[in-house]
Amino acid sequence: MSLIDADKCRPDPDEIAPRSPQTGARPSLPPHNRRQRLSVVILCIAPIAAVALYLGGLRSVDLDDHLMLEYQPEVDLRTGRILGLEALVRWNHPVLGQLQPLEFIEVAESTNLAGELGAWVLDTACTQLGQWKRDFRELDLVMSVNVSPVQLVSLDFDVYVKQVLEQYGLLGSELCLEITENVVVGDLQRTRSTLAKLERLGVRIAIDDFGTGYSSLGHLKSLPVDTLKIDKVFVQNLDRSEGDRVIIDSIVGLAASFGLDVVAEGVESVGAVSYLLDVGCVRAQGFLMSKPKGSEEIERLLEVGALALPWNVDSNDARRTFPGDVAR
Ligand SMILES: [Ca+2]
Repeated sequence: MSLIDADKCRPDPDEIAPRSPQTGARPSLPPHNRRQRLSVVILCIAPIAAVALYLGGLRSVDLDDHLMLEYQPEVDLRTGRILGLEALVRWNHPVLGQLQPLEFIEVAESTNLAGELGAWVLDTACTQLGQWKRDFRELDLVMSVNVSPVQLVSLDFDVYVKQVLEQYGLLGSELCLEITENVVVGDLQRTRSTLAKLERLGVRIAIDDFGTGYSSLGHLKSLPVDTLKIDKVFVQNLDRSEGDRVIIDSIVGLAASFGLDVVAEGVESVGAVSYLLDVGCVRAQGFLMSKPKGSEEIERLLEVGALALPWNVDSNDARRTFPGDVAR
């Protein structure tokens, strides 16, 4: 996992002036473009030092002052109904602005703050769901929280989860903990023991970013897992990649064989939606339906209960009509 988002470090092609046909040299950038380029360079270098220094200070201050959660809806692709929300942590850095998890999780792990950070995310997400359950009486959704390897192997993690559920009046089945495949492989015995205790609480377990790691069929069979979340790398180009379609077919078939739910991540095109519905994968997350949103925006969605979808599904015969960018 890289600390820095490589896309941010790659100069925007629009910013690069064309070379002179005579000299082969690029004209110097106008001042505002030079500033942009400089800010990109600073952005790429600064996080490593700044995050490391800043994390040291986090121990002594209230994480609430620095961190916030956004929530990305998981929807039923046939109806737009919101089935769940994935809690995603953001760090509001006073100098660097809002940082995404990829930009600081690795540093948090290397400075032993991952457990503290993970506990804050779990606690905050459950507090929020408890609040929304009081505000929206008919609310029926699952809050998904990403769990770090450190948390999963920590002593009494299940006891902590039980306390949090009780404190905020949640059922175990209203919480889904997302773990990565590599965690499963790392310490199978300990993972199996912890997951079994969580299962007894009714908590759901999802394997995150499925397809990129090393889970074997044997692992899946021996663990109390409820859901496979298909990694977005196989979904983003689904409408134009035959290879990705083959992988999706395999994962959906695998999930069906083991009686697991399957969720597609990274849905960004109606072509992907069409293919997922064809193979029976009806649960998905992605920018096409909704990017991660802050609490207030999510509340507006919860008032409606469903997202407006940019395609139509005939629920009687499952025939669908899609905007013109899908060749069918
Ligand atoms: Ca996740």
